[in-house]
Amino acid sequence: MINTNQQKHLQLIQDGFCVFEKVLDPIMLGRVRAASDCLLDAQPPEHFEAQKSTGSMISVYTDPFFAELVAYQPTLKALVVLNYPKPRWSSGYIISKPPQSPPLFWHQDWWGWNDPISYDEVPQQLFLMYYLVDTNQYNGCLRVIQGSHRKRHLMHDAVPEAHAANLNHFIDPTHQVYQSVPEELVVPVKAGDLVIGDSRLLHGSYANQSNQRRTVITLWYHPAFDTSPGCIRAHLSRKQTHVTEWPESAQKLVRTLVPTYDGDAEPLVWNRTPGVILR
Ligand SMILES: O=C(O)CCC(=O)C(=O)O
Repeated sequence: MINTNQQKHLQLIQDGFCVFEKVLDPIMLGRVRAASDCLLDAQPPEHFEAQKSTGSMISVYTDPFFAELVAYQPTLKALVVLNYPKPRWSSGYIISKPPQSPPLFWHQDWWGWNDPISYDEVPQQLFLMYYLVDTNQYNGCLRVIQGSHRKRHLMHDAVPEAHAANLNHFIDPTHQVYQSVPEELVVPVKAGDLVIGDSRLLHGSYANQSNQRRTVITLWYHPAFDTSPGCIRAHLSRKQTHVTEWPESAQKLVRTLVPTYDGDAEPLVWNRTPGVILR
């Protein structure tokens, strides 16, 4: 008989994602909403125009408040439940779909396909997504293709490179990367729930047909950093963390989560296109 925690771990490994309910308490949810809304309200219209399909793309490094979210204890406990007691964190974004905005194209986010470990069971990078409103198909909830983190799907060939600028501009709304596929799984959640997924998983979101903004905060963690190849650790510690941009007080909160590497390996070359050996 497997318990709920084991089930979640199994779901992450087999399906590529799992959901932890009510992770953000109401006070923290309110604070995250306030910080995000403040950044979103300060963006010029061109920002949303350039990110039409995604909605917005604002780095969490913009506001040191987000250090509190990165180091939020209930989240780190959820990672322990998944058997990842020593995660590291590299980056994150405020991704907000304005009212009446189009779907987010299908994509996967892993950038380390040049290293053979990318084809193993153990995820090298996880997305942790906090939706700040209740989501459903009407207001642009997440959709995923279960198992696509390890199994090839026709959408891998339709998306040349994840988050490519031309797809983001939503120039051709009839392109297949914005369309539903029969096997997609709808992932509606409540505000404050946490979706944890493998960065290799094909995912996207529905259009926001509502009159309210739909915001998600995506944070990127590295669950098996200590056993990751040196080239991945070198990449994360030299190219992806910008933690020194934060004031000392914020840096202190995330100190144990920052990727560090003092070996000789060269940083892995960025490659977002999965190889043919994806089964
Ligand atoms: O907007 C969403 O629902 C998903 C965001 C996303 O795909 C990502 O952060 O990679």
